[in-house]
Amino acid sequence: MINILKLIIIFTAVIIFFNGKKYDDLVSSRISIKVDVCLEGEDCGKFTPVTSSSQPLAAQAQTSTIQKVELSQGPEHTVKMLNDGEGGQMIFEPAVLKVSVGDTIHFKSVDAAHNSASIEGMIPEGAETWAGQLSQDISVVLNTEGVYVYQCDPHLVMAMVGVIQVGKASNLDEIKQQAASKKSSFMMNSDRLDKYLSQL
Ligand SMILES: [Cu+2]
Repeated sequence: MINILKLIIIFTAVIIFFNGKKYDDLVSSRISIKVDVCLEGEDCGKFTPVTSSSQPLAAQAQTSTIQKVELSQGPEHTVKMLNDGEGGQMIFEPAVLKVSVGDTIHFKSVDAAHNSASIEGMIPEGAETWAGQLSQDISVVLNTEGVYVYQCDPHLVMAMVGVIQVGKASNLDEIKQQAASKKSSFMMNSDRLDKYLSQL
């Protein structure tokens, strides 16, 4: 009888120990990476599987932080081609632009081995395409209204893409449809294009 009691005590102690370890690991991983997911009112330090009730809160927090892009003033705008930018690695900066019909965009090869090329099927109907060489500055005049999506050819797998809205975003629905299949080319940063388009 006493032996059974001992066994139960040891068994319980082991369970408490391992649960505690799991708890510590979870807390530290949350603290180091996903601080923003821990919302006020939620139990942040306890191991709870993601439930349907906590998802709308997280989604809400995400949509509320999306900043809509404002119209850039002036007829000329510069987009830098960078290895490292505020928004991540291998990136156009600014990656999302809103300009007026007839404006000029200067793509600057700040870092080497990037280019800017319009993506087939992701520019307004009848708009002129462009394709810069690697490490080359290129300027384009955007005379057709709508949304343009362009890419850096060697870094497409890292989602090095950019979005320019010229005048009204009249073709945004088509662009979003195309984006769904374009995303299959991304091996990294797969949510970038969606994020950019949501800023329009
Ligand atoms: Cu690039």
